[in-house]
Amino acid sequence: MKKAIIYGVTGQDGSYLSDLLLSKEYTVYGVTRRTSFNNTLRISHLLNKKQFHLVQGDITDTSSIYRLLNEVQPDEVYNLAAQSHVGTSFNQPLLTWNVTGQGCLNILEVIRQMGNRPRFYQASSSEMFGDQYNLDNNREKYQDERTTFSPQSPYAIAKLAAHSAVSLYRRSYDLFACGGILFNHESERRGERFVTRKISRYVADLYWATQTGRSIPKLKLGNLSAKRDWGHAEDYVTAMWMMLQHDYADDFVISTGNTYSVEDYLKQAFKCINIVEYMQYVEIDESLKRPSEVPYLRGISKKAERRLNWKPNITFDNLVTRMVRHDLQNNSQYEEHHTTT
Ligand code: NDP
Ligand code: GDR
Repeated sequence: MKKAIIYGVTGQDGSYLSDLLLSKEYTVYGVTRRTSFNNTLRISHLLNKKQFHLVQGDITDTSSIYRLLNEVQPDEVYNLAAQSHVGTSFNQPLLTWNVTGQGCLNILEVIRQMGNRPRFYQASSSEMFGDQYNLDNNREKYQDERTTFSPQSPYAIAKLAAHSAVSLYRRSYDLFACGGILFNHESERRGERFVTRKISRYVADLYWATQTGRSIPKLKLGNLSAKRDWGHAEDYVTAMWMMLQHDYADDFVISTGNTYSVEDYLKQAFKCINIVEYMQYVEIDESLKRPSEVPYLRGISKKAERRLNWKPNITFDNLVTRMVRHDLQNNSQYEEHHTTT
């Protein structure tokens, strides 16, 4: 039976990866940092499982990493922990560097010094490409493993430093360390400050407000023209696991190959509640625009398809519908509760 440690277990991907590994009979050690509030909402369904252990730790504290890895002697370590909000990284660049950049190096250093070295997965990001792209035969822009990196935010700089460290440790010390260059992936468990969930939550609020004759303030958004390659997190955590089961360690782009603007997502989400004139509910807030933006992301994951046999299953339309439906349902339970109590 395999043992895995997941840093960032309380996040969107950590929760889905735990579900996946437990279904494969792993024993999972999920690492959570101490907070003054309950941050285990996404993994509450796992807390009583015999093969799931919630342990305390922080990737900025190398001594806690050293202790945990040596105590557990895992087969695999997944580093999903990060200050993962790009907008926030402009306001908290140093914290972002310490957690998102140096945190990865802290884990690599501990693994390098171990006798039985576990395989290591690092959550790298399409943000590392920044404004760079290649052109395909139809002159459509895309990014893949050969595209130049050009980070446009403190977050992306930290991720690129971590990604480069993974590659260096793989070459120099023969570590089995993989960098998964994942494009945006969302879900019903997505954090509420990322644009897709912010929109799906608003659409659900609006629907139920209309049903009960209430009005709500407009939805404040920043840049609507940025394009992203959006997939579902369930598909993407499978790719993480596949990378660590491969014959050799490598970096892989994980994406759908399709790109949509923030406005496309907005339009599709409002369509779920039969609203076509969506802009009347939206207010552009200049303060939500970033000092530097990544304008266009569309990933080609042919390498993962060929070598790992990985392919995404969930389409953009499906993703939007699932997120809005989930929030509508959650809200309806809330509405029922408030109208009956
Ligand atoms: P989330 O923001 O949902 O989760 C981040 C996790 O990191 C949380 O569990 C958080 O804990 C934890 N964390 C933050 N700081 C520390 C710390 N100092 N020590 C230990 N844990 C910490 O991110 P996602 O699940 O969406 O993403 C997972 C990883 O993949 C991240 O590294 C992200 O940057 C990267 N990524 C994500 C993509 C996406 O589209 N989702 C695409 C490409 C890369 P807490 O719950 O306490 O806040
Ligand atoms: P991103 O995701 O920056 O791509 O990083 P986010 O959802 O934050 O932004 C996507 C695009 O939407 C624009 N935008 C807004 N964004 C937010 N959060 N809030 C708004 O109100 C808003 N209005 C417009 C943004 O400017 C941007 O263009 C995500 C994270 O998960 C990273 O951790 C990960 O590495 C990358 O995806 C790949």
